[in-house]
Amino acid sequence: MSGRTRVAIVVGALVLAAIVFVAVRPRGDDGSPTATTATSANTPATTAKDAGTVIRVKGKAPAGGVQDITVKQGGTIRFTVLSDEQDHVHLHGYDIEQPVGPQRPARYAVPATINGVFVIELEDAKVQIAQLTVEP
Ligand SMILES: [Cu+2]
Repeated sequence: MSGRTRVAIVVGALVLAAIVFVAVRPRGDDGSPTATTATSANTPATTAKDAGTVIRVKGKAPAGGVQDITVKQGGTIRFTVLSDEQDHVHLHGYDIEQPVGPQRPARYAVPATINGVFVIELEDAKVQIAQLTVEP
């Protein structure tokens, strides 16, 4: 009797495992990857929007040359500087300086209150990495 019970339990477990496998698998093939793709597609988009213009600095020089950033007065100046070397980012005119380095992106989200054309500089290296235009 105990042998029969054991067989019944094993068969029951196999049947249950098969049901769970079948029940979970279609969701894994259809639903989950789509949901995951949608989530991962949304997350970078949100991050990219918050980061604004991304300025990559390599060897104390901006990749692709001096970047142009244009913002309407009353809007928000958004940019992020990524650098493979330690330095400081200096937003002239607004006079905001931030450290930057391999483990520390410099993120700016500043209300565009002053119109004009301003230099964004890699301060220690004295290299211009971007030009900010705030239009009235
Ligand atoms: Cu400066």
